[in-house]
Amino acid sequence: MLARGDQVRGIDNLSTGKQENIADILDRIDFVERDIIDLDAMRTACAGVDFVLHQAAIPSVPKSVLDPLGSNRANIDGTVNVLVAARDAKVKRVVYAASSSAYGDTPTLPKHEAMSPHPISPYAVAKLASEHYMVSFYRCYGLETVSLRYFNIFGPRQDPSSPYSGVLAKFITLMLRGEQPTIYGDGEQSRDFTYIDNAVDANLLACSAPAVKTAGKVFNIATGRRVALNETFKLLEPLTGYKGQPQYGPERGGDIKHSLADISQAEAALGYKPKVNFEEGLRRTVEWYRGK
Ligand code: UD2
Repeated sequence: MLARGDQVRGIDNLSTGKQENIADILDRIDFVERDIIDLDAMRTACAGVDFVLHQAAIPSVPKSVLDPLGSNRANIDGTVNVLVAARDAKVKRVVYAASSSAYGDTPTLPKHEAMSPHPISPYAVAKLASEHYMVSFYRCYGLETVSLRYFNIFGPRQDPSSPYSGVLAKFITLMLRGEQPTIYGDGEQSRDFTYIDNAVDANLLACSAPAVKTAGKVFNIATGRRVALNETFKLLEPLTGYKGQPQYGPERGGDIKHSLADISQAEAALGYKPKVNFEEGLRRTVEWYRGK
């Protein structure tokens, strides 16, 4: 956004992110450390703003299973705060980071937006509830909203250090250190892992695509290909130089077996096409963690 000349304001409570991630642009953006739970802070944040890209969440299935109230506060109440503040500040459009977890364990693959959602974990329920709030604020108040259902986003700067971190950030950092990763279940579960640049692209397209095609709508953002965890481990062996085997542990509660997106709606309405495929994304991500 800076590269194309936009003025940028960033709000983050730094619960999973780090200020050092934006150190090289900090003097060119207006960054404020606040929580989306704070409505007054959201009102200040939305003043004079054209577009809100709402990415803030507590993003973990197992964490939400342990703490459904915390997930509900951050992932639903926080979203409603952002929407109320954006509506009152007359923001042009709000783009929201929804989640593929909304589909749940429905056997149909690929998942498409017309399917009924069947969320399993409290996290998935909260992410889906916020999608409905997005639609509601468009229909009730005319605030243009677009929900992007992200499918397992990964890439540089993702925090690998928590037990709730995304699997690729964990596996890459462990394997680079020569430490053994743990696969929960048989490793045949699969994901439509999506490199971060594709999600960034989708956000920018969601701001500029015509309202008639996008407002009040939900779009899958993914690559349209799924890879099993066992296969992912194999792809990471040569990239990280890890020589051992993975360890297998019990299946994780609330987990989903297979996830794969139909991305034709995003292509038709937003002009979205994944620019970076899984292997190239893995390569770039491993390079980044290696350089840390
Ligand atoms: C869900 C959403 C994703 C995003 C994310 C946010 C689905 C299909 N995807 O991701 O879009 O919203 O939540 O957190 O619901 N695993 C291991 N070992 C580990 C860590 C994880 O085997 O050390 C497994 C885990 O059991 C799962 C897979 O790896 O089968 C992916 O786990 P994850 O936590 O990276 O992401 P997931 O699919 O819950």
